[in-house]
Amino acid sequence: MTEAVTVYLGLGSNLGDRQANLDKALEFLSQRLRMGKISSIYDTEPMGDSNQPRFLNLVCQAFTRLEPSALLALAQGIERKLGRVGKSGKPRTLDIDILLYGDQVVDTPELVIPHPKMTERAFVLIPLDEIASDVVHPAAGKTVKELLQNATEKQGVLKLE
Ligand code: PH2
Ligand code: MG
Ligand code: MG
Repeated sequence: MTEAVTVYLGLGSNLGDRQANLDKALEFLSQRLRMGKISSIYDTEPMGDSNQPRFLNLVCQAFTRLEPSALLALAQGIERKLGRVGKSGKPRTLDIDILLYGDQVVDTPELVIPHPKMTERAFVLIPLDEIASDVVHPAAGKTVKELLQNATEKQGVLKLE
């Protein structure tokens, strides 16, 4: 049997009880993946369409033998269980993004890994730096710490106590 791969997932919610949505998502994920480190939760300024409620975001590490496409299906199933209706760019109860899948690069019509926008998103890089600062982004060839140092817009990401 092949070895489990270390993956990093980004979770976000900006509709309903945001904290409860993230908690439930982690619980569903833990039923199918071996969970590792989980970052703090951050209250974040919406990026992209700024005319929507603020998000709660976190990043978690997990270990899995699921292929990327099966991991995506799992993530989408959990989004649906949490009653996701909103499409990307609109408020939603839960968004789960696959940020990193080991050191693999995936580029298919359904799925791109590393997540194409992660290098410019402080709401991803700040929590990721908390739990995976020395992990190398396989396409950029830089560590998370370096990506965060290079990121320009780091405001609007507030750690919850
Ligand atoms: N997700 C988006 C677009 N903008 N902004 C924040 N702060 N957090 C998110 O999770 C987020 C976003 C698309 O998935
Ligand atoms: Mg997203
Ligand atoms: Mg998504």
